[in-house]
Amino acid sequence: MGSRASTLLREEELKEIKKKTGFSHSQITRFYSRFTSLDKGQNGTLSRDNEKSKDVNGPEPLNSRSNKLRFAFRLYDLDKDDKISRDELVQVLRMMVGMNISDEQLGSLADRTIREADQDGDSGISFTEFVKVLEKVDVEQKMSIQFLH
Ligand SMILES: [Ca+2]
Ligand SMILES: [Ca+2]
Repeated sequence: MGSRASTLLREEELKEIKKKTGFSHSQITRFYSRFTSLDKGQNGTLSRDNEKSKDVNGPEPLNSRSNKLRFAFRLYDLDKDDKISRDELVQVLRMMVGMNISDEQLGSLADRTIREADQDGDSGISFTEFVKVLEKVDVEQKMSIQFLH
């Protein structure tokens, strides 16, 4: 699956995503494989049809910052309800860190992340909240991801 992902994701895009998210190369390609396997239309976007794409001013360049953020958000939002739940966060963190961390540690990390990001108190992370997390606590976020390695 790695080879398929690397042909679809250009090197500079990888670098950009790495910079933005703090993920490693292999984590991103793993996610990207998942992303592309979900992309049934084969057009590089996840179900633009059943998502509210009308609220952005027309199509954006594929490598725009907001598209990257949207891409990263979708990696977490497994059921695509535009909100990252605690369960989803746990699942994604589990995928990222493998077996090197206990369920308890994973759970408390997810709790902490949601507590830090959740601004409207619905116990989930919306895209807006997600963007703010990456913007405001970018360094801290990266550190907490690094810490898990
Ligand atoms: Ca969700
Ligand atoms: Ca929220």
